[in-house]
Amino acid sequence: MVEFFPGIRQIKYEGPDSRNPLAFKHYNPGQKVLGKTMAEHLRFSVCYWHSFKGLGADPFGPGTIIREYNNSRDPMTVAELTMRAAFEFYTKLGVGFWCFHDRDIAPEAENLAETNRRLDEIVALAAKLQRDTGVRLLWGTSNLFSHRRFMAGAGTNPSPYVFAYAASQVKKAMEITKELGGAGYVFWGGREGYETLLNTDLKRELDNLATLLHLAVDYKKKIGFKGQFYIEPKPKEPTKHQYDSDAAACHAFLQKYDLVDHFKLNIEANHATLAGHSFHHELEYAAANGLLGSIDANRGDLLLGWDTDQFPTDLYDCTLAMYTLLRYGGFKTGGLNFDAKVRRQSIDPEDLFHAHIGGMDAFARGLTIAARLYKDGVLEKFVRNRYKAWDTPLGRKIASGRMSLPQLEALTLKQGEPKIASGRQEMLENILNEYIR
Ligand code: XLS
Ligand code: NI
Ligand code: NI
Repeated sequence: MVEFFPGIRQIKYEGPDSRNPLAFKHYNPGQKVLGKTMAEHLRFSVCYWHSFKGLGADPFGPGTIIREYNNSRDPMTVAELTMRAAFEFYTKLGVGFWCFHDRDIAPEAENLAETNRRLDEIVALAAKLQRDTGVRLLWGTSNLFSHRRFMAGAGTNPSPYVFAYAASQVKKAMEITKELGGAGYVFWGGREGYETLLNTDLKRELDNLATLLHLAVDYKKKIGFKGQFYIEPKPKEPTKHQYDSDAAACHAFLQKYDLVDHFKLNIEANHATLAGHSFHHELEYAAANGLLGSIDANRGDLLLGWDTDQFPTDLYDCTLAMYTLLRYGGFKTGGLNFDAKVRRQSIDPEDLFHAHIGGMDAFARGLTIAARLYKDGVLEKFVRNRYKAWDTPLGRKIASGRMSLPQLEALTLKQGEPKIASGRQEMLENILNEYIR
């Protein structure tokens, strides 16, 4: 059988003293952390689009990366070879999961029927490779943003025929995700937003988007797909304003349209920063509202204003992400999907390995640091103590709304100026720094 990554053997854990760039220094899949293995906590996934279909193109030039599996002129041969290369990569890297869009794995044909036939052919191969390797599908999704028909949106399109096309794609993508045993299905609102309000009926677009999601919920029940639905927030790009702009906006949308019980959120690090939040904030908001489902693990560049989709390397970000995750009980159906791409100059197949090894090691360190923080409970103790007056009888009475404004005024007149306490931010930052090593 052809090898697409010759010369690269199974990536192994060699420990922090290893100098081998093609080995894990921190990610030791079987190592137990707080009762679960690292692999169980982290549930790493490789994304198909950036890692196997992205070839380094940017707005100023076409791709720079040449891959052997792309050489054939026949698009279905390319699709097949790419799938084989992908599973060789997952296996050599030692990840448990992968993710895809319908159009990543099989190219569109002349019409929907033929496109779906192509999908079936490739899905049969993917199913076989999953069985052979034990690699599982974290989630599937539908690309409702690349084709020109979706230039004005999919579920939010002014044309009901485009809506119908999008719905057909969602239907098929959900079916194949089910067939491949996917643990989830993502809705990222690619072009669900607007460029100018001068041509946009915002209210109608939101109503229609909700209708599409309701239809998906109905169909999910109908076919017995057990995976978790996720919405992936992003504030801009491709459109100037995206409706699913951040976790709080998604939460409001899901509540308004009575969808909140059917969806969780897939939080992406760089989307959080584009929204003017930290990754930690978005995760904490989602978790606090019972909506934390999965994570697209990447990072942006604070000096650039777009979705650079770099591999995560920031230990603070990884630690705080894992800290939130641990406090809220960890992943159920979700995982850490590397929605990230190698840089345009990283043209060798080997670079794909370096990129993922770095991301996996960074999160493994984040996990062990967060586990120590969590076990020692220093930050939690501080926070608990800071709010402890709310747990007194008076605090409880106020919190439950059983004291009226006049009663609170009477209390204040009696008490006088309240005592205030330091937030101790610098001390807490120093404590965190002591843990990060
Ligand atoms: C784009 C999104 C996309 C989703 C899947 O910015 O991150 O890759 O994860 O459609
Ligand atoms: Ni993403
Ligand atoms: Ni993204």
